[in-house]
Amino acid sequence: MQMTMRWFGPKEDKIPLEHFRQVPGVEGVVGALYDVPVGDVWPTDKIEALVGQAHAAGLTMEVIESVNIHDDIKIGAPSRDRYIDNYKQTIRNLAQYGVKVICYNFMPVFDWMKTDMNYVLPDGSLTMAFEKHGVDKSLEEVVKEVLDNSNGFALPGWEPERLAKVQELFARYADVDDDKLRENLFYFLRAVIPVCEEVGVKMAIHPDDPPYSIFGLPRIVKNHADLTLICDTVNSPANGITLCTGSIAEDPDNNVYEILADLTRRGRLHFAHVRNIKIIKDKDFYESAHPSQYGSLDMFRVMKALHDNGFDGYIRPDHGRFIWGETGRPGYGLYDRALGVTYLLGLWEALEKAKQ
Ligand code: CS2
Ligand code: MN
Repeated sequence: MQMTMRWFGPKEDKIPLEHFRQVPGVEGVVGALYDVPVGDVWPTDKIEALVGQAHAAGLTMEVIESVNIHDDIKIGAPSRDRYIDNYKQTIRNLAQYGVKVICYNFMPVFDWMKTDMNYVLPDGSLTMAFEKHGVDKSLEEVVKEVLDNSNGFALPGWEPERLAKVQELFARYADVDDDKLRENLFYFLRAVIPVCEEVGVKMAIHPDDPPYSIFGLPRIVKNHADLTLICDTVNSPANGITLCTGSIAEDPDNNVYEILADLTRRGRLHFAHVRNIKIIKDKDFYESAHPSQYGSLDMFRVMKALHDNGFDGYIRPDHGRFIWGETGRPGYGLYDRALGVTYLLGLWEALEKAKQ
């Protein structure tokens, strides 16, 4: 298992790489290029510079999160083959610099959705929350609120230029239902997985966040059955999963422990995002501190499912709260994520020693 933390690069992240290195047990950072338009090939000189920075700080960069998928691939537009060719070249380029896992998602229009990016907890810390009444508004209003509340940071998957035309984008998805979106995912995977096999890279799809339909959009990565179907349809170890405990548990019908155990056993869990959430009522929730007592997930069971089934992939804490006066990119402060790392590694050490 390799413990990592997500780093948004020298321009977009105010946390210096050295600070990640100082978190006990952190071996690598998970990075991405944020100045390459979605759909373009990632140039080798930029990859080299990015990976080189991590190495210079004594950290690995073997996981990329994310190489985002162009809408034309998700929609199945005629131009998709060009974007798929670009994606294949990006995979080859990343492999050349030691990248082993590519995390991505297949959510239409935008990435994760939260309705409150500065939700105040009783102890005064700030976190992100999703409450259903927050999406009972017009699409433009919801998009505007997310963008206005991002504390001035660019949010991957929420590119303002793209979302300025959100209605047009929605219209392009008008005849894309779950089945069509699924076919488009499989078309993409059938094309890129052979390249991954050849160059030793693993694809790892991230679950939808939230894992159910919002604004009538199709959703195909929402539960155990969806994840199994994805693994089975393109049946290669290079076609795997990023299991995000926070995202998948946003649907209380999902058994996160069973999903983790099964995917690990099958050798398809390449990357784990481990965070806790607290269900407020129905499907409303906020992202809590990592320890079990603060949220709805039993983090010991989460780590045990990984441990007992021989997990050997990459792992990172997911979002953290803002504590100790820290401000910045919602979900990605240093302090609370560092506490998460320490806690998760503590559970892991206990699991290791208990078996001796
Ligand atoms: C992440 C997602 O910050 C987050 O919420 O968990 O944005 C994740 O990076 C993407 O969905 C993966 O493509
Ligand atoms: Mn995640």
